[in-house]
Amino acid sequence: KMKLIFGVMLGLLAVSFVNAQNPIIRNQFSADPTARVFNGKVYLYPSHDIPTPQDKNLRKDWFCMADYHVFSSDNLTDWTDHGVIVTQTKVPWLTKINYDMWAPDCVFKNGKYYFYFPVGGRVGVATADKPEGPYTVLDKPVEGIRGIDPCVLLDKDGKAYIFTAMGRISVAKLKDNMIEVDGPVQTIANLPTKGLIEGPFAMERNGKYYLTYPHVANQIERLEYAMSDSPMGPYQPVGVIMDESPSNCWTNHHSIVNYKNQWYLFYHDRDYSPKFDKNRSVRVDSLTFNADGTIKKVIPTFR
Ligand code: FUB
Repeated sequence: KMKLIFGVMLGLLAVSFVNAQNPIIRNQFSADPTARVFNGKVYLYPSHDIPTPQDKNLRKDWFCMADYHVFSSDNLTDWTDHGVIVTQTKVPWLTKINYDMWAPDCVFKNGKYYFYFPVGGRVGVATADKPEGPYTVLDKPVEGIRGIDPCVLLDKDGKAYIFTAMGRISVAKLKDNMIEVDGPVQTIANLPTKGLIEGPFAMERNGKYYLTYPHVANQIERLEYAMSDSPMGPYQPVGVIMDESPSNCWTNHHSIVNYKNQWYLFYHDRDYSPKFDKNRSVRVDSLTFNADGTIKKVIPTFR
């Protein structure tokens, strides 16, 4: 009998631990999380969903995003909100305020942090000396690129590649200055021709390149990936990282990061907004690789 009581207590403890885990950002809606490790901490650069202001002439059933916050943590449970780093009203080249600050990324190169953000169909850049800012928005977007959801892959040889989406995924090499493309923008071949809209995330592990992306294979997005021996491809689709949201959130958007020798998948769902899936919340779960480098499917931790 004692064993049974102990078992039940352990079970309750496990449930309350899981309860404490997801979603990880609790003071606001957050989506499209790019997690990066800088200076021994995980920095999280998500987009920031807000309820649509009623006094503006905006689509009521759509994404509404006016700025970006950055968060950091050294245990993936306690997150510090460092506040707003970039806001739509302070982008010098932006001609129309449209509440469309979608999925961003941030990388460290040449002693600086480069924050890439999509707005108005272009990719803006802001730079800082520290991962949490303050950031200065550069006076023009990345020339030659139109699209959303930038992801920058910094390769081991120091070269940088920018992936973006616009109904398909494209890649271009970045010049050493990190703000101009070096050569043509290329469409990634061999990926699904339908249902691939947005959200690329690219990374390297053990000499293999992974291009991961949301794909609408059925009704809503699920996370899939392709692999290659080189950053610009050719990539071959391999499989599914995470199935469609159990709560039917139409989008999913993610990043994969190694922190303290464990891989993690950051993604989002609609934990705090069951009736409106454009107000999302960032989540995290462990991710593991098989011996051959393929990825084991991640099952989301439920609340
Ligand atoms: O957050 C707005 C858009 O929804 C992102 O750009 C997409 O990846 C999807 O999550």
